[in-house]
Amino acid sequence: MPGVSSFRSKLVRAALGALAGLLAAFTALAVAELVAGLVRPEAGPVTVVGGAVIDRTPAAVKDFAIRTFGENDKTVLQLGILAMLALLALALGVLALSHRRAGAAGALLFGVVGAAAALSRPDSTGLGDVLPSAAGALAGALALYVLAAKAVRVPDPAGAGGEDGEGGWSRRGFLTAAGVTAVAATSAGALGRFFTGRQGQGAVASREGLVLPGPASPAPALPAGVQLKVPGVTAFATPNSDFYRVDTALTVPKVDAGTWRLRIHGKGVARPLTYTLDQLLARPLIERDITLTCVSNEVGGPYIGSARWLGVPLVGLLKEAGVIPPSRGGEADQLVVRSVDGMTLGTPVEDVMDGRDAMLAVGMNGEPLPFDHGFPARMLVPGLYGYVSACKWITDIELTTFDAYDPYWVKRKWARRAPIKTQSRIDTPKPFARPNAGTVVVAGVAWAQHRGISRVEIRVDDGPWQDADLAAQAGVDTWRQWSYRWNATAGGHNITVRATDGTGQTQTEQRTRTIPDGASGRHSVFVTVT
Ligand SMILES: Nc1nc2c(c(=O)[nH]1)N[C@H]1C(S)=C(S)[C@@H](COP(=O)(O)O)O[C@H]1N2
Ligand SMILES: [Mo]
Repeated sequence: MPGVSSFRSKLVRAALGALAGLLAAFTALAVAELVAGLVRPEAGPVTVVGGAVIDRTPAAVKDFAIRTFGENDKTVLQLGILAMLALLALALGVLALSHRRAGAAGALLFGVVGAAAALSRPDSTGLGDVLPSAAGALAGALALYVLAAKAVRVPDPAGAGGEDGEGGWSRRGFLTAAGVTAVAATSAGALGRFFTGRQGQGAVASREGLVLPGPASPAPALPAGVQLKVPGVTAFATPNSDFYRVDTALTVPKVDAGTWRLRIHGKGVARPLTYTLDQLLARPLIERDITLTCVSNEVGGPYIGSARWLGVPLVGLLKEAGVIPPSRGGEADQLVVRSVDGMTLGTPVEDVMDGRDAMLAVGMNGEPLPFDHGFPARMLVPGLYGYVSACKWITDIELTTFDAYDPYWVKRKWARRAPIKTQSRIDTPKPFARPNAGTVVVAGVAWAQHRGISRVEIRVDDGPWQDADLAAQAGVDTWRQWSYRWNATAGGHNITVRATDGTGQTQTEQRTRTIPDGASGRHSVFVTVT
C-alpha cells in the first residue's frame, strides 16, 4: 500500500522536522542563558521579551493579569512566551526540511526580536545586552540547519525512499546529532544557571552580612487591642513572607549593598548628593508601622499589607540637598525616583516634606528588606499608593516638575497623583459562607492611610447602617480592624461595609475601576445563614 506508506513517511519526516525545530529553540535558549549568565542575567531573551511585553501591555490587560493570575502573573507570562516560541519552532523545523536556509534565517530573526527587546528595556546597559539573544540565535540557527539536513536523509520506515538510501546509518545520524545537541544545550543552560547564581551571591552575602542599627525614633508602642481575636480577620502585622508583591521585574534585582549608591539631584537642588548605604545607616533612623496599598487592588482585594519599617527620613536628605517644598516657593513639585531596573515613580515633593513619615526604608519587620521588597532600600510615603511612592531597589532621586516628566505608570494612563482612597474589607465571613443562625461575628479591616479611620458601618441587605466596633488604632498610617456582632437570621443575606476616614469623609458607594487612581465602591459579601 504505497499510499499509506508515503503518508506515514511524510508524517515521520514532519515529526523529525518538528523535533529539529524544538531542539534548535532549546539550544538557542540554553546558549542565550549561558551568555546572559556571563554578561548580565537581566539581558536573557525570555526576561527581556517578557519585560518588553509588560512595558507594552495596556494597563487594563495588566490589571486583568494581576486579577486573574495574582502573583503568578509573571510565571504565566513566561510560560506563554515559551509556549509561543515552541509553536513557532515546530513550524520553523518543518519548514527547514524543505527550505533549510530559510529555516536558519527564521531562527536568526528571533535573535533580532530578542536583541531589540533587550535594547528597549529601561535598564538596558547598552550593546552588550544584545549578546545573549544574538549568540542564542546563532546557535539555534546552526542547530536547525544541521539537524534539518540530517532529518531529510532519514528514509521512510518502509525503506522506500530517502535521499541516500542509507536508511539505518542516516537515521542513526539524525538521532546522534539530536542527542549531541540536546546534551550540549543542556550543559550550556546548566552552566548559565550556575553563572547567574554566582552573580547574585555578592548581593546575598551583602544582605546576610548587614546588621541594621537600632532606630533613633522607635515605632510607638502598639495599643492593646489593635489585633482582634476574631478567627478569619487579617493579621494586623503582615509577615514578610506573606506581604503582597507587585512590580514589573521578571528577575528580582539582586543589588550588592556594598556598591549600591543613592543619588539626589535635579531642579532646585543646591547640593547634589550621593550616599552609600553605610552613610545612610549612620543617620538617625525612624521605625514606623505603615500600611502599603496597591492601586491595582480591587474592592475587597488582597494587595495591601502592613509592616514595621525602619528607614531614613526623606525630608532630612532633601533639606540637606537644599530642596525647598513648593508651598514655600521651591521650583520642583515632583520627585522622580528610579530603581536599578529602570522603573520610574513620581511623588509630590510637598507630600514628602509635609511632616509625614516619608522614608527610605532599609528594614522590614526587623530584618533588612527582602530582595522581593527592594533591598537595599526603597521609598515609602504614608498615604500614597505604591506606584506613586514606594520605589523598590531605588538608586536615584531627581527633583523635577509634574509638567516636565511623566514616570512609567503615568505614561500608561495611570493618574499623576494618587492618594490612597478610603476603603474597607470584610475578611469574615467569607463570600458564600453558610454560618448558623444566631450571633455571627463580621470582621475585617479598613484603611485611609495618613487620615486614619474614625468609623466603620455595616449594613445587612437593605437595612440601616449600623456602627461596627473599632479595634484600637495604631496610628493614622495603618489600617484598622473592626468587628460587628450580627444577629443572623436564616436565609440569604448581603453584608456591606463602609468606612469613614479621620477627616469625616465617608467611603463613596460609587464603583470605579482601579485605573486611573484606585478602585472605589463598597465591599459586600453574600452569605447563606442556615
Ligand atoms: N522598582 C519598582 N518599584 C516598585 C514597583 C515596580 O514595579 N518596580 N511597583 C510599585 C507598586 S505598583 C507597588 S504597589 C509597590 C509594591 O511593593 P511590594 O511589592 O513591596 O508590596 O511597589 C512599588 N515599587
Ligand atoms: Mo501598585
